[in-house]
Amino acid sequence: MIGRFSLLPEQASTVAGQVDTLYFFLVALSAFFSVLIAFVLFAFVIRYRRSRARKVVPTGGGFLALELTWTVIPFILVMIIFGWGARVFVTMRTPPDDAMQVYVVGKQWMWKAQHIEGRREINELHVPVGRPVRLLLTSEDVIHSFYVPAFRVKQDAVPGRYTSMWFEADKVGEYHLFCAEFCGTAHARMIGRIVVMEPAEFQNWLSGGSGSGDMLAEGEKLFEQLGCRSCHQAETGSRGPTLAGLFNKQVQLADGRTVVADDTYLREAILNPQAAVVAGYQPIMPTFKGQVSEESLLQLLAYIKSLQGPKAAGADAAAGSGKAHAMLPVHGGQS
Ligand code: HEC
Ligand SMILES: [Cu+2]
Repeated sequence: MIGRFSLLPEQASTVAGQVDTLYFFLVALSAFFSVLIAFVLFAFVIRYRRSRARKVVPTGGGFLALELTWTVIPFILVMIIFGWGARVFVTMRTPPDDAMQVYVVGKQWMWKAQHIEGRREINELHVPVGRPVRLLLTSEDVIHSFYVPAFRVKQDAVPGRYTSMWFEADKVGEYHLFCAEFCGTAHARMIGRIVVMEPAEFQNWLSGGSGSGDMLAEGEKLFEQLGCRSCHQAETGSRGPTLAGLFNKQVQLADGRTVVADDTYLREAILNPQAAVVAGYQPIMPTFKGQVSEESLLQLLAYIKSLQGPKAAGADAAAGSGKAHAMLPVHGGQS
């Protein structure tokens, strides 16, 4: 990195090239018009300087062609910028369906990451090359911002809510991770690295480590400890709705609204259950606000999301077994 001069950081993700091309286009366009305007200004100053020889005749307008030209050309240019920018933006905001999920919590002054089937890390994030990775971000205290210059991605981590970002690294290596939102005294030291590895090597890394911290196992433990299981059983007829297969499904609420059970919905359902009561159920679920840390909440979420729906598992089998464990985690590592 040092020793080789370059204007921009290395390009190490699939969108980096697109972002840079757009950026250079904008710079070139601005430079072109700046020079053009400066030149014309200078030329006019000389050409139309006051002199005894020439009498300036005031004109009464009538330059339709000229006015159209300087309206239509900028309009077209601005539309090109808009269309192009929107396309890159949509690409950057839409994670592919097969994206690998990682959970990240910002905290004064560190980044904590959890992988679903394995390790937790601090101020480091290991990812495989050539595979889309989606991060679900939140913060335990103030606003932070997850910034990886080499990937050309940056996203705020906001307390009390979830944001997400995705990237696909296309070059093995180590890259800087910064917090890009001033967040207190040690903000400048809230730095880390992204380690991009070959897939096989990454699998190795993932299954290594202390063994503690499998998000699904931790989440299931919390589900038991916090007493969720006593109301949320697999069979219908228990006091709370079954959570199996809930993720990304439509939910009918008692007040008539229909919402999609995404990450934010699940979070609200646990922290603020009265705000959105499921149709057909009593509002008896206690709030768990203040009882679970952001990291634990993410573990609960990962666990709930892993619960397979009765239809996917075979409706009869799930209904007939009559045990909470008819809700089987769907994660791949099962053998
Ligand atoms: C006292 C019983 C009770 C306990 C304990 C309880 N819940 Fe609930 N939960 C309910 C009921 C009843 C509903 C449906 C009404 C509502 O939305 O408030 C519900 C709704 C939910 C929903 C939304 C479900 C849907 O279909 O949209 C989620 C998610 C949820 N609970 C998760 C949890 C988690 C996680 C825990 C443990 C931390 C927990 N619950 C503990 C009774 C309970
Ligand atoms: Cu920060």
